[in-house]
Amino acid sequence: MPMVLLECDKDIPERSKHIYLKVEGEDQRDFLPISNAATIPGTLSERGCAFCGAKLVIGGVLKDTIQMIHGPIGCAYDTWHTKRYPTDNGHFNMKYVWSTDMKESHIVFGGEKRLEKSINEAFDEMPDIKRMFVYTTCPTALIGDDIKAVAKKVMSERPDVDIFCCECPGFAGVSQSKGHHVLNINWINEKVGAVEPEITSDYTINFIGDYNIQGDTQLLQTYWDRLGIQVIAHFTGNAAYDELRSMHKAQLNVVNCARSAGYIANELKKQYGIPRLDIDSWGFSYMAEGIRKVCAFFGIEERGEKLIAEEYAKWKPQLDWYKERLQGTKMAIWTGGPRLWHWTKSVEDDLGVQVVAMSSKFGHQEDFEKVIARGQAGTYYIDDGNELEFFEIIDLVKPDVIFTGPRVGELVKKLHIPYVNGHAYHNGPYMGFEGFVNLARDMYNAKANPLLKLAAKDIRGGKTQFMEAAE
Ligand code: CFM
Repeated sequence: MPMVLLECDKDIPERSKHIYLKVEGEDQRDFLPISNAATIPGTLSERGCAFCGAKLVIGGVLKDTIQMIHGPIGCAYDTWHTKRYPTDNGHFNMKYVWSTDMKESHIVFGGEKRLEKSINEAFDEMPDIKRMFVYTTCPTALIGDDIKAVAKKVMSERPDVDIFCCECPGFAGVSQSKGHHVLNINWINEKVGAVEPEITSDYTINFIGDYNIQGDTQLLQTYWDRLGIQVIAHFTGNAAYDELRSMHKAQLNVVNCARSAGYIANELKKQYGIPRLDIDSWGFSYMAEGIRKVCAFFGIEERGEKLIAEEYAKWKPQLDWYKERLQGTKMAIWTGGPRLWHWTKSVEDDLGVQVVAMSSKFGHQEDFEKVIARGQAGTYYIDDGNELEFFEIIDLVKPDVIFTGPRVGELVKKLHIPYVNGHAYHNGPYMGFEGFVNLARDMYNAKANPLLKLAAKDIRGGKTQFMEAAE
């Protein structure tokens, strides 16, 4: 029976339905872990909230848009500055965040006036910025503030501005995944179709589900430029608000993160008939396959082959240098969901690395289908894992390196296991050919760095080799 009850879960045996150990010869369809379900009482989830999924992951990436968070100040602070998605607008999005800073009296008497004042103040302070996202949060949704009515009033008084309202309070779903969904659907229904883009190529795409983490979007943009493909909109890496209002004019939707943005690709197909093509942008083999698929769609295969050959000539020797040294490394991935299936096979094929444990905060059934199909036997697959489970799994699989976020990363560092930031990266970009060399370098540096081992040394009553050398 490949569903696993860990020792630390003996008082919450329901957790066994969320932890799967892949076994050779089993029919995996019988054993998918339960996912996208409410966290079980008694387990301390690492999930984010639905508002966070909308603001931190998708909306907050835009380069020319004020992010107005209608709620207490903490909702703004906790969804700001933990991710690195630079822009060519002076990193505007990473510098600022706005909050209506709700206090008890606004909860009691209503916060609409305060929101209107805050919106006007923000536009007055930032005269070059004419676009805004307004988000509800748990308290403002509960008291029923009508943020759309306020936005409408401001837009009628300021005809040069445009405001998008995202009504997705933290409690709207079981995790941040719900926020992705709400933002996708509201955006297509309210904003797409409002702007006509200038078409400069016979080949046009939207590149969907890439948030320019440490320059991913900008690196891939160099490929699209060389292929002669015009990207109408990036959803939402380094993107401008109006770019995203013209998504209806692309011939093809190329999807990287299907979890956070598959919804808008599906709606663009339904409402505008634009086909959807899913690719993986991490890893040499996958990136090459993705470029081949896009080029085949447009009948420009030779351009794709030329680009792939050039990139391989430039970067493959560097990748192989790391591959030689990383061969056989055991890796764990504890992130949101999609990176599990994007990475497990690419690190195996391109670097000889074996992924021994994976935990997804908010993946859905389709994410587990993908990752289990691509992953190896003997690997643990966990939905909504908690810290105690992580510790126990570490004992079971003994990973050499863990790709996760800074919070869990701090914990594993205390166990003297190297960690690489699997969300915002250590030294990215990680997408594309050059990016995967960066990932390999960060993995190698983490593994080879002696500091973690030295930090574990008890030097009471003794001397380290460095102290001796210094004498
Ligand atoms: Fe998509 Fe993302 Fe991810 Fe994600 Fe995230 Fe992320 Fe992630 Mo952190 S959009 S689902 S909600 S690939 S922030 S850039 S790394 S958990 S696996």
